[in-house]
Amino acid sequence: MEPHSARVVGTETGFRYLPDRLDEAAQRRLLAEVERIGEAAPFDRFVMPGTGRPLSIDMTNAGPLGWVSDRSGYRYSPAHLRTGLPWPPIPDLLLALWRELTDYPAPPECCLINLYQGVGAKLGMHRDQDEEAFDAPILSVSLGDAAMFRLGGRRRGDPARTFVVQSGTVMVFAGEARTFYHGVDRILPGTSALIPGGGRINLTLRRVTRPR
Ligand code: MD6
Ligand code: FE
Repeated sequence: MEPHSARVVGTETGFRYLPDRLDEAAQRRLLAEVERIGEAAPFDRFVMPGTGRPLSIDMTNAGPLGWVSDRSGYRYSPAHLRTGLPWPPIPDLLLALWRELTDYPAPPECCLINLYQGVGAKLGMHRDQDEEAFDAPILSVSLGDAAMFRLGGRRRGDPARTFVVQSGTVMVFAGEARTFYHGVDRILPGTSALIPGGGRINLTLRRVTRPR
């Protein structure tokens, strides 16, 4: 399928959509890494700051800093909130992808891992803005069931387009697109056999601090 977004959102915005960027073998290797990370740093169902309402997805991290959320706010933490242990290292395969697809002069510090299971799993429209290094791209890798991804613009009400991201799809949010609103409307169950029992995993690589 020719992604609608590849035409509508041109590369001049800094958005890149790379379906099938990871072949099946690479997807399996990455899934094994995610399973190892999940054993060392168990997935959590974070709550929203303020309301305390739980998200509909589970999250964990790899790298020197991990994105976390609790009643007091969103932030980056050097340690898992419950175990107090540092997050496991970011898999080499992902660091290599970052070097290949971005020209950023420093490595990512956070790999946030989202796990979508069940019909209600989604992620509301948001911008990733808890990082200091706003000039750094965000690189995203999807595994498992396909999802309807929504990409808007700089302002919350800007027109948005919706397209499918599948297992092995890589996206880069660089330049202007780094701050575009986006979200995951829903998962398409039964569209991939990669994850036992079904579900979707998304990994996003972020530079958090400004390189010195
Ligand atoms: C997801 N992705 O696909 C959520 N953020 O599960 C994101 O929120 C995201 O894919 C920034 C850049 C790329 C992304
Ligand atoms: Fe995001």
